[in-house]
Amino acid sequence: MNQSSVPRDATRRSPLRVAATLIAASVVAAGAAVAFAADADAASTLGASAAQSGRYFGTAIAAYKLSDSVYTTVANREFNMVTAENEMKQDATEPNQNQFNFTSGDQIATWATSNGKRLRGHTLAWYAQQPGWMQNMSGTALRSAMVNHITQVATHYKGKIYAWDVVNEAFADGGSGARRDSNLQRTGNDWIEVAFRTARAADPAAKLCYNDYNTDGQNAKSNAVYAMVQDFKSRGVPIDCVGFQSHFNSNSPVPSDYQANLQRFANLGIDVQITELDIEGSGSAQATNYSNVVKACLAVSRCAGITVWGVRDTDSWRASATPLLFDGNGNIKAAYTSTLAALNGVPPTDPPTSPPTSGPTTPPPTGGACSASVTLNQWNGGFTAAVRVTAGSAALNGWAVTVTLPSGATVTNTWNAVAGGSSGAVRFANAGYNAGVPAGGSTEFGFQGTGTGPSATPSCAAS
Ligand code: 9MR
Repeated sequence: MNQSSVPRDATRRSPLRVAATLIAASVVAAGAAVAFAADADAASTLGASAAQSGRYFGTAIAAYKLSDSVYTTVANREFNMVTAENEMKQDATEPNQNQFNFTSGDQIATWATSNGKRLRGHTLAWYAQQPGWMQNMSGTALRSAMVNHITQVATHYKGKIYAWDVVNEAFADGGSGARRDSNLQRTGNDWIEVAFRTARAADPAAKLCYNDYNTDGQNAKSNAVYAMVQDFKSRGVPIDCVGFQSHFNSNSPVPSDYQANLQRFANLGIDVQITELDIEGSGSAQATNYSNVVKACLAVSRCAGITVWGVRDTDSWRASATPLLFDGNGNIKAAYTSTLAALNGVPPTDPPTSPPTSGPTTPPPTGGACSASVTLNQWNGGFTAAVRVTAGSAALNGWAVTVTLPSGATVTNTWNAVAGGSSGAVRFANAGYNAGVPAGGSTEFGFQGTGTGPSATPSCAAS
């Protein structure tokens, strides 16, 4: 594990900053618009600054670029979430039917976990980038092949994936609000829910997302996705998040109702994620667009994080449009500076939480100030642990959870809490922004480690 990759100030918070945050939070709670002064304790990387409010800042990574040291230096320094740009797609992972190839997907997964980053999986079922054998299939044979593909791939990456784009781009463009025609769609309208149920069965701890483009503002396409999510929630089809790709250019600018659209989806009881952000342009116009996107996410408490679709302009799928945050030499652009400022300028909000709609449940507190429960993702040599802190019959104004790690285990990265150590009995204290938990309410923090994760129930105390 590369300790230097862990955002050095992701959880550090000066008393001044806590005080400023509390004042700012109460002003926001009162509904006033406020401008925030530059923060002397601002975090200095995208990942660390996003982590201040429990969010992530990620990038798409291409496996073949991991030998480029400029690329890996920038990616490792700035980002704490990774999406495989092409390496976990259907054509890459199942080139021949029932013969799976995880070589380049694993390269990215290993790079991410060994550098303390979380991983978004992209994507299990899509009309495009299908291997030839799948393109030629239809009907029940294709449906079975899809289920097998999802099961095999999600099982292979089980425990390593924060969120899967289970289904990608299943709705048509334009005003019809219809499903996109494809061989998958022609297997029956229920293919999307079958895909989600299959993914949940294979990896119950991963958040399951629907991901699309041109759904960033309210329009016929996003309305259709919204109706699908509403329907899934009402029928218990497992869905935890919607990804908004956010590929913007002059023909497809950042919509004026971007934040409102994110919020209406969040109000359905799911997380929203900005999954493939890139914005064509340069200079201050591009910088302003980027900061507006960041501000929209920060204003929506269930906007879990932002991923840009590549590191440098030259890494972009549309390089000539210079749509990213670093130039071809890895130098920061004005868009980087405005993005970082936006991430640092807004006070932390409660971190988004979206427990899987099936899987481990939180036991009700049995007296005492609080209780804590752990959901563990263990893989060979490492783990992530999500810890839910639940208040008892009185509200908490601060809390501390002590987790006992087996010998040999080491905490390498923590989010939404401050770790007091890295091995043995580790005390995790609340961050500045999640100290308060209402009576009977809960909040979540997490940590990543090497070795074997904790098995005993942690203790929780008010502080
Ligand atoms: O960035 C990806 C590019 O390298 C591939 O050639 C392309 C092939 O379809 O896919 C690109 O990524 C797409 C993503 O998987 C889904 N949303 C649109 C992205 C840009 O085309």
